[in-house]
Amino acid sequence: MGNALYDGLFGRHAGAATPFLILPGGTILTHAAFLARAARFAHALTGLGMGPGDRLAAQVGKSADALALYAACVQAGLVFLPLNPAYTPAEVDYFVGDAGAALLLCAPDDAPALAEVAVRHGAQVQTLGTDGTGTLPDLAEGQPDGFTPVPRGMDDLAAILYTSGTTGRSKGAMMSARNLLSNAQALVGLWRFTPADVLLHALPIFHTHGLFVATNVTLLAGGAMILLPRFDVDAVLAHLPRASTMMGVPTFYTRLLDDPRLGAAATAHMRLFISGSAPLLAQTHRDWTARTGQRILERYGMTETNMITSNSYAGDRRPGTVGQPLPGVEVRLCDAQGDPVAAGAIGGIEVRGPNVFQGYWQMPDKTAQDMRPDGWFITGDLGQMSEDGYLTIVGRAKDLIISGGYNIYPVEVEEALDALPGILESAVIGLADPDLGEIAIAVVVPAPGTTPDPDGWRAALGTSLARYKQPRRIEVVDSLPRNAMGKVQKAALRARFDGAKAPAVTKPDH
Ligand code: MCA
Ligand code: AMP
Repeated sequence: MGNALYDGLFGRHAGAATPFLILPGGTILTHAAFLARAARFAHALTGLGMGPGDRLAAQVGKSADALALYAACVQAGLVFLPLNPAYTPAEVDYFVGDAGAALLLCAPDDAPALAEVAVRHGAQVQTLGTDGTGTLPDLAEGQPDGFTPVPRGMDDLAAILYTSGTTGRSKGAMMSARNLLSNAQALVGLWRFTPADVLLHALPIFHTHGLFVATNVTLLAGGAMILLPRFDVDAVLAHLPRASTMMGVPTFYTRLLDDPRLGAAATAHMRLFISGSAPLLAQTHRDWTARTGQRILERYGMTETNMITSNSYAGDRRPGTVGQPLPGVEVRLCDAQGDPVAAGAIGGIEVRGPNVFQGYWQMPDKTAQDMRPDGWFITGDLGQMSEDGYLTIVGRAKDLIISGGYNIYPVEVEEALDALPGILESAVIGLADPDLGEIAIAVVVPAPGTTPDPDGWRAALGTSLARYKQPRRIEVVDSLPRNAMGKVQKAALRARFDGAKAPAVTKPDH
């Protein structure tokens, strides 16, 4: 038995002397050199006692080595668990404990704080800097630059990606080799990636979009990526001339549109611009075409399912729609009971296929809530299908805010707020924002007889929640509007606070 994911993703281009990673400073890593680096890491990791199926949690910055670490996990049959560097040690503590990670890789500067986390859960710690330094690179020094991939099948676990839920604790979405490979294969075909492609990569690499969509597609096609450390308009415009494709969240496109340098001349050589992770306004789509002559290709996906639908490469790229189901992927629209709705009606989007994950790590009850016995996964998104199969996302049944492509689950922020002294209860809502699509604000009811302390609350949230989850504003009110069932009416709160030029904190209603 071979290693299904390794053979599929890396096999064909393993020895290629063509570029894989182009770093902003000019350094180029060929496919062969990248895999050699990964092989040395794989030797170092197995030397630490890591074996097939062991979970490796990585909270590291974006770098060629961070991607080589992912490739090393594939070679050695380890389960890769990437974590947002913005997570606080308290958040990392939960992921390491829940996943039973055997090894935590972190940035050298974070080692003191995260060593405590690792020790608490019986995990080892190693470091990996963005500049090629760290204890893992030290251990990899002098190791052989070939590694015989550990046998792994299509249904073996390759990665766990944590996704917060609308209720309770974060859940680890289990991704198999089949999930990742089938999706990468579908996308390479659909989007016509070839070894000649150079993808401008400005996304983070700890989420499906930057890791599995961008990186796996490029690896499979044998193309190259210009690896920018983060999205920055100047850097993107500076590197665009060398690229043929770019993938981004809608904020990339709106920020680029705000820059007068963006125009047909700057983009004429580009083969493809792709958008996803959050709704791309039809207006942004049209503005982009008017300015550049290029039609953004919008697609739709989810951590648990990889990519589900895509607009057409050669045919229609309809503004405001997310396109048609990927080859091999089924999509249907259902009511709450799982019965398909009438043609053209709005329904909950459900998906089935080789792309759909294996379930939530050690949470069979949560898996059963979201996955029907016959394999249909309930996305929590609401959609409408045109006669020719183009899907439009019209809303969400789940309480979720998507800010600049990052998911913020209100319940997680509300729980953190409600645990603070002086807060009786809270509601976190998303408001429209021209830059990030949505921003989170908190509406807080102080405990009776206390003086509201938004600055103190903000400081306390700073130690428990990643920065991007922290509410941009805190509004103080006397009570939260509720319906007859006692459920907080978030739509009423959104109507009340949307567009309000409120100061950072407003006084309680009297
Ligand atoms: C940064 N901040 C944010 C966000 N990003 N706050 C809310 N939402 C965000 N997305 C915070 C920073 O900590 C900072 O806080 C302040 O906002 C200003 O940051 P700024 O410099 O504007 O941010 P940036 O570095 O320019 O980042 C914005 C960004 C970035 C480029 C939109 O968030 C990004 O790359 N997003 C992509 C996310 C992504 O890849 N999602 C895919 C998920 P302070 O000033 O206080 O320090 S995968 C997925 O959803 C599915 C599977 C799919 O379909 O793809
Ligand atoms: P995540 O849980 O981070 O994988 O986020 C997945 C969610 O992002 C989906 O359930 C959708 O709500 C949203 N999403 C992804 N792509 C799109 C898109 N093109 N348009 C609208 N929403 C999207």
